[in-house]
Amino acid sequence: MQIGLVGLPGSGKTTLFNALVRANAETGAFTGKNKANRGTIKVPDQRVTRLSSLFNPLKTTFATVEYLDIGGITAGSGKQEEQQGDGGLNDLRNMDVLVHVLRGFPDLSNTPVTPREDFETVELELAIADLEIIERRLGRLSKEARSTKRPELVREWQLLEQCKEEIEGGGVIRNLEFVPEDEKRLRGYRFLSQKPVLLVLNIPEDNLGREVQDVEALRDYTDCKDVLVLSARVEMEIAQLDEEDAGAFLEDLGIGESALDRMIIASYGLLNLISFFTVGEDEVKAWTVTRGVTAPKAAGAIHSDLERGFIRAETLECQTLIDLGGLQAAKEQGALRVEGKQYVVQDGDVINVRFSV
Ligand SMILES: Nc1nc2c(ncn2[C@@H]2O[C@H](COP(=O)(O)OP(=O)(O)OP(=O)(O)O)[C@@H](O)[C@H]2O)c(=O)[nH]1
Ligand SMILES: [Mg+2]
Repeated sequence: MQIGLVGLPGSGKTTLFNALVRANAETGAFTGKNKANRGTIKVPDQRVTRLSSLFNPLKTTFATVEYLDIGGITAGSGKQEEQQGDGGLNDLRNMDVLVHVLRGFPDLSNTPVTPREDFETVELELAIADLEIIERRLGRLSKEARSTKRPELVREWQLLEQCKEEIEGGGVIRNLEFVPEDEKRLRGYRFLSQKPVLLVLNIPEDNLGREVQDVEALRDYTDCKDVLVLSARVEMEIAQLDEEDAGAFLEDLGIGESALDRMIIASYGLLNLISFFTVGEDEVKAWTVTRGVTAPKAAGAIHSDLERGFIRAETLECQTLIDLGGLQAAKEQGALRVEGKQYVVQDGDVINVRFSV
């Protein structure tokens, strides 16, 4: 999974990035321009750790998340020529989720805290970046669609017109709903204003553990269900501690989990993702798939041969496997189920795919 951090200059993106990937990138408003920061982390998952102690495999592979921290977005960032280059908006196109960081702390020049307005500014630039792409494509597409009348082109033309209208009316593409075939037609454009957004309100450290009144209003106003409240600066400090000290520190501050954990859980939720596991003496590995996929599709995440030649899946819940102490015991107790092509994979399943190609 790839997650991109967006926000105004000085909202705390790089500070949060440092906390998330335990990095030490330079912070300070406007330092992010022309320089993107990238970092990959393992998705902490107790289930993988426990399965690994059970099987003692040669290799243990956690799911990973890649974070991208670009420059602050300001009026004009969405323009075609501004999108290019390191730290520009174009870097965001491959992201699965955007984490939108909003400044909730008083900055050095005491600029008032205005998360709603800041949200609007950034959303507008993301939409403008999309509009630039739409307009360039529409020029040629409308001619081609008119002259050839090919239904595929005509449909694409209509869809782009619909997106354009939404943006020109002050909206974002995320507001539009498409049937799956149309969704597919637009996928290649990787529109920024269509990506799921997780809001982070970066509050002053003194306010941690207290109720933040603006959150509900912000949630309503932005139409983003997921709002995480944290202090990026404190998170960065926590990330520099070892695990034991970090736990005690979190408790003192009245924060349950670190930002890293909360962000990953929220991102998985936003994208409707679940994990399943493969186990053995060679490797214990976590796989990430969309909720609702069938066993053959999940097998395809491992290797396309496994989907093509799928026969059946032997499966059980990972906690059952851990409780019973191993696959042999699970088999003897009749806990290992055999599932066919229609089986919908559940979060936490341990799966062994039988296939033939
Ligand atoms: N008090 C306080 N200051 C913070 C917090 N988070 C960030 N800052 C400060 O705000 C300034 C900007 O933080 P950065 O993380 O560099 O901001 P940014 O969003 O990456 O900025 P650009 O890269 O320019 O877009 C730095 O001086 C940070 O120390 C916070 O939670 N509390
Ligand atoms: Mg930065």
